[in-house]
Amino acid sequence: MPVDVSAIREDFPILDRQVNGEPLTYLDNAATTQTPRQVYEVYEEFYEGYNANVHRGIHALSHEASVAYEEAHDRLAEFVGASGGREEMVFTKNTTEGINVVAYGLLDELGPDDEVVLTEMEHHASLVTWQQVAETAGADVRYIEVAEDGRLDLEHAKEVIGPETAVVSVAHVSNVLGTVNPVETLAELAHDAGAYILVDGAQSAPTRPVDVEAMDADFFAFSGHKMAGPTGVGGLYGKRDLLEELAPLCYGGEMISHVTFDEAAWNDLPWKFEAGTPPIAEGIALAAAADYLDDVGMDEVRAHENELAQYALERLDSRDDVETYGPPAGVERTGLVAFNVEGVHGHDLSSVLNDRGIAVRAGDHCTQPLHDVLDLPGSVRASFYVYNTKAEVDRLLDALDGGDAFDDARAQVEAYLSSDRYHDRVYEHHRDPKNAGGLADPTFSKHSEETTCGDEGEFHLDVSPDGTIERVAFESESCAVSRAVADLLAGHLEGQSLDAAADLDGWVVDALDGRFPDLRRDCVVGPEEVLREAAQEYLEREPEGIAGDD
Ligand code: 7TS
Repeated sequence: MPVDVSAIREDFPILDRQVNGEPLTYLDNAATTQTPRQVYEVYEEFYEGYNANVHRGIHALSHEASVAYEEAHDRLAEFVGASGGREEMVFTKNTTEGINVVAYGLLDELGPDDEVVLTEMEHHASLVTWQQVAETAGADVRYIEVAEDGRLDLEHAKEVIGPETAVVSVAHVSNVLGTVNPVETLAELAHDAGAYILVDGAQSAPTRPVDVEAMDADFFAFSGHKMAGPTGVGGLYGKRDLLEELAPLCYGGEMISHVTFDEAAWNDLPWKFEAGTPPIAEGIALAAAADYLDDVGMDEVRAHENELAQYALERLDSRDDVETYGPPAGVERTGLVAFNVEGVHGHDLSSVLNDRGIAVRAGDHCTQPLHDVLDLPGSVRASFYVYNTKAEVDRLLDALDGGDAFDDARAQVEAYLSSDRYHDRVYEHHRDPKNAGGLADPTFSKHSEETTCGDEGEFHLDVSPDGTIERVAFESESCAVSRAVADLLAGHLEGQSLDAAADLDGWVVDALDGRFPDLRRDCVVGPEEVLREAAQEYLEREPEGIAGDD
């Protein structure tokens, strides 16, 4: 049975909201999904009816809260196919914390002869955590390559996973490519090599039926806020015997069974991993989210996701000015498509889309190394959930054209920058930049990377021996707003002292009379921060090189 989208939308009042006078089209679900009233009403019931701490008081409220919280663990275990109930389901803050619990829990088992195997499509939550743990343990990190078609290169996986492998940690579903990875096969490879497998289920638990036992995952981490649940809570499944052995990450109350002045013993599963007061209302609400999704039917959610993604892919691929990433049309994927429109930076495009009430994400989506493999500074991502419709995909595609008034997305960005929301100087410097391009032999330069949007840029400065800035230029793949500001700032600093650059503090905001949309503040203030730091670093590094101050 297809998903009854109109009935579902009734459960999400937020979807009736307007943004900039347009109906909200929420296509940022891979970041966070919306929450149905069946889930957030749990908060009211909890705080109105039985708010208390868990496991502590012999009083009615605490008992009721404890029972509901414990049962929520059973419910989530069941949701991901774990037959062991609450003992195999730890509540965490989110997927990131779940990965950290496993990685740091295994730290003592890792050493210089070990390898941790990841994929090139890992989210920073996994990639950075394992890098840190591997570095501490002296272990190596290796990466399974992503093939041209956006799928994992399984032949490469077979080469990389071997006797040295101690842990394989893989995203079940990529948050950029939409690829669904063959975790069953990877689990087999890992286990044949005597390694553990941790599956990052941040994008799979919300979008498809998950059976941790069928896939033979040792650990499986996911987040509530991506599966129609609340923020502040996530789940970590672990095989019971492995959780028994795993060292806890966080220590304190609740996670102990016995304490003396000299030592402590750990509590039963899963409480051993839940130090301090846990996310009680959140955990109970997460169980309500699992109920909600099971009522819709996870097979139906999966089919709906794929259908919308295929439709979006087909429409985007039919345009000459759009490049999409991930598996080709026809290959099952989760409900998301990352893309770029030729000549338009993702930030500028998402501002234009926001004007039309459309929410997408632009940047590197916390997968900087994957974007390096794709040779892209960033991408725009539209991601769908159970309440999205093909009509909303059409709205996104229509918005790329901009209706009768515009030729294409680029024309819309021009109109956006020249609108009265911005000071005229932004459009002037965008249209006619005087300082774009590098300097052949600068006195010094400063490279910057903005991880949230995936931008990269470099300022070049020529400075005379007395510390006067003679010329500033920049090379950048940043958005149009940021480049225009960089150009404005470069012009302003010519003839000034390096000290003036090192003291920059709000000059750009003043020069623009504060006229820019607040949601582009980072793009406006970013270049100034980079130049200030560049000047400060140079002055620290070369105090002797500057003959005089002004
Ligand atoms: N792993 C994957 C595959 C993810 O997509 C995300 C979040 C995480 C881990 C981390 O989840 P958290 O709940 O701990 O933050 N991904 C995204 C995203 O694509 N856009 O915003 C968050």
